[in-house]
Amino acid sequence: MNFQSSTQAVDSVFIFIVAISVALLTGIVATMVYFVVRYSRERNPDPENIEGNLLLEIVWVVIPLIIVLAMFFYGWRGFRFMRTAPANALLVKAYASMWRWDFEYDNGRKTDRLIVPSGRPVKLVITSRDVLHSLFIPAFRVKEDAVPGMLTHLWFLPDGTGDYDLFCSEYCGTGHSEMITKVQVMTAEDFRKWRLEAPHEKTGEDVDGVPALLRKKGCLACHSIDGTRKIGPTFKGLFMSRVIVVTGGKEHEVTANEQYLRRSVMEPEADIVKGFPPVMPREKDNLTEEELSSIVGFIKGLRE
Ligand SMILES: [Cu+2]
Repeated sequence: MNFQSSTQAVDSVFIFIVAISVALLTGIVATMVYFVVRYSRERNPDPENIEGNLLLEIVWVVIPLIIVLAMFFYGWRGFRFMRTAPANALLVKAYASMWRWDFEYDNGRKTDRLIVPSGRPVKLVITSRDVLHSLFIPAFRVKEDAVPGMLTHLWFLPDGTGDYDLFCSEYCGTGHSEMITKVQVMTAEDFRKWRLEAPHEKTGEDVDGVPALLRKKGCLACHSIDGTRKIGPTFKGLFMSRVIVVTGGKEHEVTANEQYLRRSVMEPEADIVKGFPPVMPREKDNLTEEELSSIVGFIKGLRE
């Protein structure tokens, strides 16, 4: 049997193993129940010593051996299929970092969700910018570790259009559960248009008045804009509020003015807001002056 997709490769082996397990479970339980009745003390008051049976022993060695070898062979074929991406696969680079995913296309376009055409194999070349992560797309049955300083890969065949979950499946710190995005499968025609649309777009589209920059830089994984407490303090009502921070082990109160906001983004380790873990990455080398101003401007606008 030849596989068409990773979904099929994984599911067929899974069903094969489950079917064998169910058959064995049923057979063993039925035999057990039969033995309990057939060899009960009432029917056999005197225990007797049963000598070995060569034929029986050969049977119970050979049959399981064939079964496990079949499982191995089937699984190995699926594995080989899934490790070898077709030559016509669309190549996309995937970067993991605490705590977001970035994707980069051959034309330089970058996105925070994986956008792919339906019906064409997609090969992801994966790496991490900091710690170990793992890229998991349950709908396509593919998962691969993201390792700093190393390139790993996987491929899958998206069929049908729609959105599918893509998330990190290797615990990577406080924001691990926020490290989730989507695979958006478009028709081949829509994908072609999307690719041509804005090859060097920097920030994507704003959604509900939230600048795309905040999504792209991963701010929203840890900071809410509606007052909800996440890994970091919320942006809502933050500007000009009184904040208790810990600086060099000492607590003190500051006003969250523009200077404070700018410093907190660029050098977050300088003042840690009381009650929050010191986990924010320094954005000093990741943000331009223009980007910083736009983020601080947005936070200012959320003043209560
Ligand atoms: Cu992760």
